[in-house]
Amino acid sequence: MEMTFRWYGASDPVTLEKIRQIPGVTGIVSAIYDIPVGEVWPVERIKQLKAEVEAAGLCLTTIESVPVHEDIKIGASSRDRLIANYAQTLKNLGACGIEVVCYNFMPVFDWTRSDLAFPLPDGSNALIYDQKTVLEMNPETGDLALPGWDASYTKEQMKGLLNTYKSIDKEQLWENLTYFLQGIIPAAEASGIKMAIHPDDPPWGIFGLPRIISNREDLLRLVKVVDSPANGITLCSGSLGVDPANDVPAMIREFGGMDRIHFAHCRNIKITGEKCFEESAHLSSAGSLDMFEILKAYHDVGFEGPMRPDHGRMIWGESGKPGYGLYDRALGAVYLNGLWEAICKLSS
Ligand code: DNO
Repeated sequence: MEMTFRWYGASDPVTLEKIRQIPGVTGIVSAIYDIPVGEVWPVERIKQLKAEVEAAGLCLTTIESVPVHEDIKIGASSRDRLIANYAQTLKNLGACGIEVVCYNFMPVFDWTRSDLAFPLPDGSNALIYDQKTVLEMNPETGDLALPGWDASYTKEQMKGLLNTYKSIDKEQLWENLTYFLQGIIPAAEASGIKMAIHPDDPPWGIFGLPRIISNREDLLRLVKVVDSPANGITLCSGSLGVDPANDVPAMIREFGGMDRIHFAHCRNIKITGEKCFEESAHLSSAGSLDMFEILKAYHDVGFEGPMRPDHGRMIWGESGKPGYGLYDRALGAVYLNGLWEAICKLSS
C-alpha cells in the first residue's frame, strides 16, 4: 500500500512542503485543473506537474480525476471525438509514468452534501448530508455550488442538461458507460494505466438523476462489462459506507481478490438517520465504519495500490477547501498508517 494525499495544485493552501512532513505519506494524487473537460492533456503539462511533485520529494502515480465529458454520459453524437481525446490523454499519462486514473460517471453532479461546515459538538466543522435538505434544493437555479461540481455551466446550460437526463434511465446510462469503457480500456491497457471508477456519492439518486455505481451488484457489473484488469474501481469507504446495506470490508475482499481495486479512498462516516450522515474523523470509534476491518481486508487481499485519507473535518481553526484541509486529513493518514503497521506486524 502506498499512502497518498490529494493536492489541488499550485493554488492549494495545503502545499506540497506541508504534505511532505506528514509521516508515511509518499505519494500525491492530483490533476491538471485548467484544461477544459474533453480536451487532451498534453505531455508537457503532465511532465510539469510530475516534476513539481518530485521536486518536493514526493511521487505522482495517480491522477484524480480525468473528468468524463457530459456528452459521453448522455451519449451525444460528439462522444466519439471526446472518447478519442480521453484515450489520447491516457496514452500521454502512461507515457509519463502515471499508473492509476480515477474518474466517475455520476450525471452532472459529483459528490453532494447539504452543509459544508456543520458544527460538531467538539467545535470542529464537518460536511454533512441530510436527505430532507437535499430534497428541498433546486439545482436548476444555478445557485448551488459544491466543491466537486463543474462550475462552468450557465443557468441555461444546466437547465438543458438536466432536461436531457429526463430521457436517460439507468439502463441507458449503463449503455453509455459501456460504450465509453469499450473505447478507452484498450488505450489504458496499452499505456499501463489502471482505470478506477469512483462510486456514486452518496450511493443513491439525487435530483432525479440516474446513478449506477452504488453497490456490490453495480461494481460486479462494471468489472464484467469490459473484463480487463485495467477496468477497475476506486473503493471509497465513505461513499459506499453510508448505505448500511453495503458491507465495505466484504466488497474489498471480493473486488480486491479479483485485483480490481486500483485506488483506496479511506474515510469514516457517521450514519445519523435514513439517508443522513456526517463525515466524522477517520477513527473507527468516531463513526459507523470499522476502519480496522477495512484495512485488514485490504491487507488480506494483498493490496499494493495507492490509498488516501479522504475528506477531513476542519479543526484547529483551519479554513480552506471543504473536506480538503491539512490537519484532519493528516491525522487520518497517520491513523491509517498506524492500523496498517499493526496489521502487517500481527500477521507476519
Ligand atoms: C470527493 C472525491 C470525488 C472524486 C471524483 C472522481 O471528494 O472523492 O470528487 O474525486 O468523484 O472523479
